[in-house]
Amino acid sequence: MQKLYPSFHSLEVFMPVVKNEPFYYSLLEDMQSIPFYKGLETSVFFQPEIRKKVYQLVVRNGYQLTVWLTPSINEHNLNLASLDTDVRKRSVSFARKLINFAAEMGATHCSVPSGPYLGQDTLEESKKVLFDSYVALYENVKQFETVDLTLEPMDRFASKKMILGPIAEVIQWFTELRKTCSKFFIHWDSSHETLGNIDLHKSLELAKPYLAQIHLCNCINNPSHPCFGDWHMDVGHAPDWKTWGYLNPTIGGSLLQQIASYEKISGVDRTFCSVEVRSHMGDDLWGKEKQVRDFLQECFRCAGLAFDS
Ligand SMILES: [Mn+2]
Repeated sequence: MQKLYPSFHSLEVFMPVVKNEPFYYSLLEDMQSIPFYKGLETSVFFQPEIRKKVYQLVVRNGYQLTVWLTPSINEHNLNLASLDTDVRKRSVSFARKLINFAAEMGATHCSVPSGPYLGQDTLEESKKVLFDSYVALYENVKQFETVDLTLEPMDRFASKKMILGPIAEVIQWFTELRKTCSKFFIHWDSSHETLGNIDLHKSLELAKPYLAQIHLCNCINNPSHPCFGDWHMDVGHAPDWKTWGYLNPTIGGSLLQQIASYEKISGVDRTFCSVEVRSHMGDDLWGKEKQVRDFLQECFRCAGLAFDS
């Protein structure tokens, strides 16, 4: 058995304002007054004085911080799995810089992307160069005692279409990688697994040896539906929690219960879960925060797990 901790995925909930770093940071300051969250997920902050403030906020509150490198890498059109050696070199060097920034912010997990799936012909070669990229990033991470890397397996064929998709294949590949990079963990996402058409409990069981963190994320897995795909859609509200998607607190709770039944794995101090919902320009951002918090608390209740309200 292990204890599970709630994390706040601020990058998704505050998405419309994250480019305005002082404003984004001011929201994180406000978030401290909510006792529920023990972890925080952000993007990389590029302004050095704000990185310092984030570090202080993380230490002051005892948060575990996850920094998502993915948006910054994508914005620069970089790809750690690129078959173009020059692009791949620039991608690794940029990602190293991001890891240094994340370490300054007090990150525990630096979450790194894989790369776009370009077809079966190049798959093996792409996986091979991605392996080399990760090993190079790991060399950088090793200098920071408290920092590690995480990988979120995505779907390969439905929506995000990334190289590292089908969980069984990812875990097999990851097991090889772990022989060189022991501080590298899996961040599991229920939406990508749903879109990968695998039973969620079976998928978690495959990820179990390396599992550090999860996203509960809603989606519609019906290709003929206009909202099909991984859109980080809203979750439901009490009392019925119904949406067009598959996720509800009973399902979320059963996943949390399964993870709580696992023993702690070596190298992971605390296992975190968050609800991944994206805000759009014009949304009520604190309303969205309340939505993810209510939903996650209901999942904890369904699982029979304790939390601070
Ligand atoms: Mn996710």
